[in-house]
Amino acid sequence: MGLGLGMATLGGFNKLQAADTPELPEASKTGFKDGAFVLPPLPYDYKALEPHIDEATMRLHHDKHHATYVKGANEALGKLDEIAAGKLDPSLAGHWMKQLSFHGSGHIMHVIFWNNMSPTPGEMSPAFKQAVDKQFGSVQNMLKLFKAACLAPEGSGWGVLGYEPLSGKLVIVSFEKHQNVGLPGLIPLLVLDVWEHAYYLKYQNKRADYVDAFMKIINWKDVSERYAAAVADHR
Ligand code: MN3
Repeated sequence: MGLGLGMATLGGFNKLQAADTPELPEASKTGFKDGAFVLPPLPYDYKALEPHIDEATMRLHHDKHHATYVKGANEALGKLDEIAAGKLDPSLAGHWMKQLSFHGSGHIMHVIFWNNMSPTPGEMSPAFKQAVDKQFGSVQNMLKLFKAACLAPEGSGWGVLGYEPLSGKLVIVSFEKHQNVGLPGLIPLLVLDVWEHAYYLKYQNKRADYVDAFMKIINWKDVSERYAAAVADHR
């Protein structure tokens, strides 16, 4: 399910680009190139988010963990192409589909995550702020629920604020691992990686402190642009 929603999101951004309506989040254009998933560079220096997120964590997280998902997603896509072409035993399909779901979702979530943060956060657009106020009562309420979503996964997962296209509502859910989403079709706008690899070097077991630190470096401009693109794409 995770991959399905991610692919739809990327496809939607491409369509918007062609229509020349809202400006695309830059990173969404850089996670896939020439027929393959690629590791996009961080949109800032490895140490730009200090002291909230340390350089060593960013280097490991981006260069090693995210790179592994890119490699795994491409490998799985390749194997499924081979199965479709009759070159590989179809009984292996289930295994490679699971691999694609896990690694592909991991890649898509990290592309959004890097761009959801900035050393210079910027402000919410009036349209996004209005949607938040309407749905949650206030930005503060929304962040409180988002924090709860980040603390909820007992193991590896994500806190996610997303746009639900059927209802046109903003919703907050937790993802388990990368790919087990709360709502099919949900378009992630703001995501926080709460796998231990995302915070353990600096915060050890204090996930709540890491979530509080993240709140100080949210790139609201990026989140607002994702919201505008999601709404425009599902009008
Ligand atoms: Mn991660």
